[in-house]
Amino acid sequence: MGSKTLEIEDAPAHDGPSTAGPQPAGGEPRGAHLSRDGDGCMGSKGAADGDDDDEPHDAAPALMKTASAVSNKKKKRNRPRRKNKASVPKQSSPPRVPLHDIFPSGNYPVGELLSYGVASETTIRTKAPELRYEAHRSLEDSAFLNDYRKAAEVHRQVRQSVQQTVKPGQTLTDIAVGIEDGVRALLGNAGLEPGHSLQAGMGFPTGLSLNHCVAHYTPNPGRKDVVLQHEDVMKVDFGVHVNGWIVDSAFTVAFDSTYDSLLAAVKDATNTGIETAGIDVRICDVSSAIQEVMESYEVEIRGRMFPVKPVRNICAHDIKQYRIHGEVFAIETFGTTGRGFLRDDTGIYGYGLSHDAPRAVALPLTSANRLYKTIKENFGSLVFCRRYLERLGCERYLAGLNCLVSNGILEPYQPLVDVPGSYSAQFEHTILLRESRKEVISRGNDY
Ligand SMILES: [Co+2]
Repeated sequence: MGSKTLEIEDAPAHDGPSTAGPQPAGGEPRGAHLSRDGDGCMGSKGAADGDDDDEPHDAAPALMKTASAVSNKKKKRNRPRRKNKASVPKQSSPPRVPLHDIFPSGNYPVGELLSYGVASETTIRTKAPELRYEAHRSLEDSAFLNDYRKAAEVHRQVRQSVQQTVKPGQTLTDIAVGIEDGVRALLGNAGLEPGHSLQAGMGFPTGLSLNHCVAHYTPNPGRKDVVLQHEDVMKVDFGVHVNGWIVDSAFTVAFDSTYDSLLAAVKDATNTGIETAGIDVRICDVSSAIQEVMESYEVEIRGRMFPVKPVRNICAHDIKQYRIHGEVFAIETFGTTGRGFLRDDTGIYGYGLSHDAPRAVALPLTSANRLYKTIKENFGSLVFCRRYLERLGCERYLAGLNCLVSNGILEPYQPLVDVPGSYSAQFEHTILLRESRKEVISRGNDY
């Protein structure tokens, strides 16, 4: 998802210099991320050497029996084997088993830990110790990390199910609803009562963008549904949040091997971005590394060669939360066989509270006032879509929705497209710039 950040009402404005990256400048397409041409830094505060005491402690020392120890035991009695492992359920297909049943210890897997490059460590060591502490205290909080890793594990399990089951002939609505039902089931939170989906749920509308549509397409109720075709290239972008911290991660699906090198280019570029990212690393340096990798690929589509171009103005964005200001980034790259410049398409992706949205509204249209209350209670400043309203039981809400948009209270988001006939791919991970290492929290063995 784009740069829309989560700020729930009553949250203090993001006032500190905790991220010094350039803010999205005017004139960029909606949903654009930190400018790839910017020269800001990914994190303004230094990091310190820290102990890595956050790893799960559930792994009790395994009772390792050597062969000789076993052979010394009585062999005569054939005791029935204890089925210890049977008590921990495996994930179902489609995924519906809550994660707390699969991880009874309550400790969730750690993401991929990467060291910072030498250059950034040199910078880091010049910072005052108290600054280092202030900057990273929150990201080293074990309860916070565990919650965030839970969201990441939900993302992995749901997306791997999509990768195994998605096929041509399915409708985008079925795919989107399947993802969303899976996320909510694994979180153990249907999100149907006021406030519940603010605790944990979808981070934004599930993006299922096909071909020249690069980002921000989601199926809307009442619209002609789109059927996935064998030759489609589909970007699957969804977010899972726990307490407002969003794991934002995306991948691309293609059934036709024609697009293999397009997907490989973008995956390689995203991994390069992840490797390059660090505290005090300039955004423009990350961007140029991404661009260099992406442009080293080309793709042959029906006998014609196309260079893979990076999509401008989208590569990294920070994820903010209402309670803790940390240094959490989504690193995403988009590659395209088109121009590499996006424009807003017709149609609608979702809606989010505008920056200065009031606590309550008193508009002439009573349905708008009622809808506003529903939005505040269920989404806060999370971006939502029409399907999310309908599952809450909202009816005849379009007039109210349009009224909130025309009064500047809600901001609409539109699909972002490159030129028709082009193909685009996306890979995205959420990374935490922690004290001593960066954690690629959404990393899986798929991507
Ligand atoms: Co995303």
